[in-house]
Amino acid sequence: MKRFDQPILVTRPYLPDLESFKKGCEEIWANQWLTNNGPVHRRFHSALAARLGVPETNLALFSNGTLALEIGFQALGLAGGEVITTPFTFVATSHALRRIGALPVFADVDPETLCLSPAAAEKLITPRTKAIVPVHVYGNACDVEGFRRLGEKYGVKIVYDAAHAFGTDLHRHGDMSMFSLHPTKLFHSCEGGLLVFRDAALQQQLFDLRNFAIHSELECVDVGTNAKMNELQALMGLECLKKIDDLLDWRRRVHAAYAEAFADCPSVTCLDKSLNCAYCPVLLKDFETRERVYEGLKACNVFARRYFYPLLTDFAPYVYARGTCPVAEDAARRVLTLPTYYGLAPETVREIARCVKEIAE
Ligand code: T4K
Repeated sequence: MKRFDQPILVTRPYLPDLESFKKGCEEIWANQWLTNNGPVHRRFHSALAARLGVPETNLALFSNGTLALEIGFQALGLAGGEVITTPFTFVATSHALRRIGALPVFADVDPETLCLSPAAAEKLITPRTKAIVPVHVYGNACDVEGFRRLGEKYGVKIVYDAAHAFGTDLHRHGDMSMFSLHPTKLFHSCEGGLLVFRDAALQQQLFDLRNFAIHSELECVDVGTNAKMNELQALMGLECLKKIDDLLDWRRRVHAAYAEAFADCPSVTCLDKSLNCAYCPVLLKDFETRERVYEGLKACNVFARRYFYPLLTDFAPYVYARGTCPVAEDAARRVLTLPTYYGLAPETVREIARCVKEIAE
């Protein structure tokens, strides 16, 4: 017997006011300019700089977060080196490293935040290490001070995968941060990626690399790719940005409703470190309970997700590191991310929590 008439998915994208979006489309139609750094793209770029409080010279937009990471890694010269990173993430983090010819070396995570542990990372630093790539998983802050010290002590780059972290101030740390603007994120541009970086001198190189590394009509300066954001993506981003504070507020309320519902339930641990409430992860007692809750919720018409299971080191390209990160392995086997999105009603959240408790206990 389904508890919900309609399927409740782990997330739903915010969709802006259609009339306002259509107005933006009219401008694009009139311009006949669809991609390649068009006027809407330039406006989105400026609006993001203002929102993030960084100069316009210190950010760059891309067609998606994965290509943003690849190009960022390429521009920082990480090819051919070892890069210490976390296995408790989406595959894109490591894929981007491998695709530019860097070798991911996996270190374990902190049990409180599930973000890469600086102490674990430090043990794996060798003369071949070129960078550390921690992930602010779920919008939880990494130990940014710890990584700053490692960066200075060993002369390695610190590049944050901040795919989940829009709406926080975490882009103020490290050499570079990447926000994903995919529709499963709290703020999106249909597809999109954003790099924020400390050294403004990188910007031209990043712009070149996302446009085949064509620097001018007569110069192609490197092996670039096509990672340009188009005008419709930029328009979607601009429209969603108008609503960003409400989107963040709503997620905070959903997060608080889950926390309250699970407060009296020792068998469900709410992970409550997120700065932007991008996800609502809980830890169950053990693997069997997690699987039971995951399947049991589906029977109720609730489609939670096991982000991030399997662990990256159980996937074919990364099995060389299987078994090296016990804290991350344990979390991957017990974690479940519950539905959260703009518009999810508090009473629905309470009912989902009731289902979880009934199945878990
Ligand atoms: N680094 C990290 C740490 C990341 O988490 C990600 C992406 C990246 C890097 C790379 O950034 P991008 O290149 O994606 O910008 C999703 C997303 O595809 C992926 O962006 C995201 N992380 C990852 C955590 O989740 P799936 O395979 O779970 O997506 P899917 O299609 O199953 O969608 C999840 C739920 O969202 C479904 O229940 C349906 C709902 N949904 C989805 C879409 C796309 C909608 O309601 N509407 C939609 O348009 O990977």
